[in-house]
Amino acid sequence: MKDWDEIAQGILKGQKRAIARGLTWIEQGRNDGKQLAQKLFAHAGHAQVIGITGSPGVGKSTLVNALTLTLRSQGFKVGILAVDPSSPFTGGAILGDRIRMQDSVMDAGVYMRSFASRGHLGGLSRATFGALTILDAAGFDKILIETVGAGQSEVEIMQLAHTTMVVLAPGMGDDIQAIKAGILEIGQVFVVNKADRDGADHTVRSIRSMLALAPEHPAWMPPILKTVAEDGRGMEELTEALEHHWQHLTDKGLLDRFRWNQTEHLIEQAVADVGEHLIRRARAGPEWSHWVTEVGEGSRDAEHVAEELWRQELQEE
Ligand SMILES: Nc1nc2c(ncn2[C@@H]2O[C@H](COP(=O)(O)OP(=O)(O)OP(=O)(O)O)[C@@H](O)[C@H]2O)c(=O)[nH]1
Ligand SMILES: [Mg+2]
Repeated sequence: MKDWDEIAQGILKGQKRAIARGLTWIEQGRNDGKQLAQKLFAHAGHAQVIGITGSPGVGKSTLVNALTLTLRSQGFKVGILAVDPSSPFTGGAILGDRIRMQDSVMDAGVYMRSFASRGHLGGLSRATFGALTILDAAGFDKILIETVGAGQSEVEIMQLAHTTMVVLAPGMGDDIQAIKAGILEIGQVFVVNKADRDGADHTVRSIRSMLALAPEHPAWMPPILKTVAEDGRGMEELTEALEHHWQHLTDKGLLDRFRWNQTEHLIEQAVADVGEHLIRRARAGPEWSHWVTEVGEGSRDAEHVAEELWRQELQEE
């Protein structure tokens, strides 16, 4: 039996050790990790993936913790990924998150993991996609991904979520313009956390007016909720809003479309892997320098090289 096959069986049974192994493989960009994710994809598609994004310090981790406790009390199994593209995965910030999330970690129906990728461009969203597949196949009903909502890779990660929550805090009201428009556009649920502080209603109003400027919100009008993550206020309403959006996706057939798109994406990745493999082998081969010379001189088409590589690959099988 292949290594990843054994791990896959463990993951399907929800064994935490197997889940941890699989996630590490994926994080390291290993081939077994890719194969694992591809194998498990057919077993995934049950979980609601909830993205949580927002500026540093608005209370995302505290919110994830409080939300997890409420979801657990409703009987859901919860998987959590804290994605941090900037710091290595033993970074202090993540350690802090881990400690704050301890309430949740103690519970058997919860799996929490901080996640980073040393991978190349686009590597993080691919790794995150793989990690989500693993947690989904492992039987978690709700998967929460926390990321700091700044750059392009975070927006990409949020696109892997069924429901994206944008978290803000009072005092940012006047800065809302500064929030990337892209972030506002990807939000399906808006949360004004730290509602125990002055200015929460002002922030709610600012978000509302920003949303009103958006071209159009055809079928789904994002709700704006106030929470106090520190003491759990607003969590029932928040879980209701998340459930409501999940229902909306189901009713409108959008969930099926989401799954279809992800499946296409999986195939695209596999095709890209084949291309990468071919080019890696070609570069190491004896004909490479001739081909480069010939293509440069115009005596051979680049396309012909591609065909030749593919032909050689087939012959070897
Ligand atoms: N007053 C108040 N403070 C809160 C609330 N929620 C979180 N905090 C505090 O805000 C600070 C930041 O909380 P985190 O949960 O770490 O915020 P974060 O968004 O995860 O931060 P990064 O991961 O660093 O981006 C902590 O000191 C929390 O205790 C709240 O509802 N009210
Ligand atoms: Mg955090």
